[in-house]
Amino acid sequence: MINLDIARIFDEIADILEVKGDNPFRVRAYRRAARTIETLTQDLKVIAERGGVDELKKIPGIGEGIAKKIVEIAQTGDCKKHRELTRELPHGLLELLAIPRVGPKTIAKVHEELGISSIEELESAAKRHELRGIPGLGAKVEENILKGIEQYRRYRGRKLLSEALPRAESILNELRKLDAVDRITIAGSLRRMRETIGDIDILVVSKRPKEVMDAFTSLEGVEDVVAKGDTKSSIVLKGMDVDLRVVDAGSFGAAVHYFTGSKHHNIRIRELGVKRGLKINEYGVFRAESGEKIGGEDEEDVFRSVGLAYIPPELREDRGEVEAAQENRIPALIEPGELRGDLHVHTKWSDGKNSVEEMAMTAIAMGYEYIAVADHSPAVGIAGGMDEAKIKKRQEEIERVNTRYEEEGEGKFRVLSSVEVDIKSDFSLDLPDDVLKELDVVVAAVHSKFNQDKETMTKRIVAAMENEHVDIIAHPTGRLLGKREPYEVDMERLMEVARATGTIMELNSFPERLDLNDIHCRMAKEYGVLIAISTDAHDAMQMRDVIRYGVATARRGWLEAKDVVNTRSESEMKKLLKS
Ligand code: DGT
Ligand code: CA
Ligand code: CA
Repeated sequence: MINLDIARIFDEIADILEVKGDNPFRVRAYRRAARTIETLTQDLKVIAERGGVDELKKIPGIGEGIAKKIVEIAQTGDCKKHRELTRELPHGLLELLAIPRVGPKTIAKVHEELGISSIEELESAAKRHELRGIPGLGAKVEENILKGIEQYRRYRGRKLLSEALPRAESILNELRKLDAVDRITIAGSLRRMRETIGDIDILVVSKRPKEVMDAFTSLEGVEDVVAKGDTKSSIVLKGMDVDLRVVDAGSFGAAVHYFTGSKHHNIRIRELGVKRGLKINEYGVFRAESGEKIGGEDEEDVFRSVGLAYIPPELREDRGEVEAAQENRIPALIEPGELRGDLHVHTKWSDGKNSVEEMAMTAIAMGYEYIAVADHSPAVGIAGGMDEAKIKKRQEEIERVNTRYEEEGEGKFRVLSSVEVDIKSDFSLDLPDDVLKELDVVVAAVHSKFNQDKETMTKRIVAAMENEHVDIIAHPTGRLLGKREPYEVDMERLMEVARATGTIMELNSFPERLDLNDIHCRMAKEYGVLIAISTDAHDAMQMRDVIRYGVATARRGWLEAKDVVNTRSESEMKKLLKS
């Protein structure tokens, strides 16, 4: 059980209590606890085991009742209150809570006033404009609800990569402990590092499959055993579907290839096999006529049998990787260790949780040589944006930290001054040029009026790129996976202008952003536009934890170290900035 699971339970409790019209203070207490837990740097389970309720209560925002629940969850993996509430609420209402853009208050209202308790009912009431009759709800809410339902249906059952990957890794860690497990790997979309994951696929080589299946179906957090057999079992673990297959050692490579997919990639490989008189399936590579097995133990066997260079899983989408492998043009994809800095992090100077120095310390521990602290500009009011005076004060702190690193000889580490300047809807930037020109790096981004039409939004971002001080456009499409669609923008045009002006495009590593996405990254590479893989971290743990999702997306976008600006040393990187 990790902190995020506990936060999720408290959020769900808050949601359900709110739908039920419970005491708002209690609702708020659960939400505050969830927010605190999300950004906690220590493992709650460890604290609970060491100091119990008393030590947990020392954490700000965690009172007696919630501390007791944390202990309960740490000990049993479950929370009785949560279970009861989930059981009490009609199933349809629980599902309504999963719709983006629809909050528990709205659900409580429509349930009370119109008796709505399912997505279908909500959809037809919104379409018939029956919701706008309810006090506090209007045409806008109806529109939002319909959009939310559409999004919900599109993403239904899919989880963010950041939810699936740690979960899969902890399953693998558990199962590796078994003597009965000879080999084990992740397959499917998760091995290809797609941004959302339908289900987790795991492959195991074992001579004692029953032991493996017993362990798998009784893992901590299993909510349902959907199927249990000798070669395949399926479970639901903390809301995620997980498949595990046991295969023979001699078929492992073929199975890994087959179950890694994608389906379209597999079809291409099989076709190449047919042309060479081969039959390729999850059991191995066979001569079609004689049925003789000629490979299958290792994944390389499959590629070799059809005359291809090895194709990394992230490229297996039938987007030209087969042709590239035929011509030996598979790129040397960027590796996490090649990054030398992060060009977009926040600190306490705007809405971040850590100080400049705390961010720097973590960056040094990560092996970085620089970070750019890019706190918000004033227009992003909720985020505690910085005006000119505040930027000056922050600068003193940055210089203090840098001077100390120089004196103490902490290697070559440097904190770079930056701002995430808002690109306003009237095309202007939220800070004047004479402020921007003093900064080491200027990051610009859209934070409001996402509904401008495509032409206007394109002009708006182009205007920022044309500013001689703007080095990087952050999260260029503004999407939030499962929550907010990307705004409409002419990406070809943005790439043209980026190239012409020497503006860098960000790949924001936040798992719900991954913006630019894989396809846009590849487009940037084709246009000769450089990418900055940044985190947009609001605390030091995030900086450390989310970068791998950015790197994964860059790999899916065919990027190599040379395509990424923050693989350069500080001085080489600076040469690639504008001025
Ligand atoms: P997901 O789970 O929706 O995120 O996506 P995948 O790619 O993990 O899909 P999944 O779990 O249904 O199947 C895992 C892999 O197994 C898939 O990527 C390719 C392979 N596979 C599944 N069904 C078929 C099929 O009918 N034909 C072929 N060629 N491969 C398949
Ligand atoms: Ca899958
Ligand atoms: Ca599957």
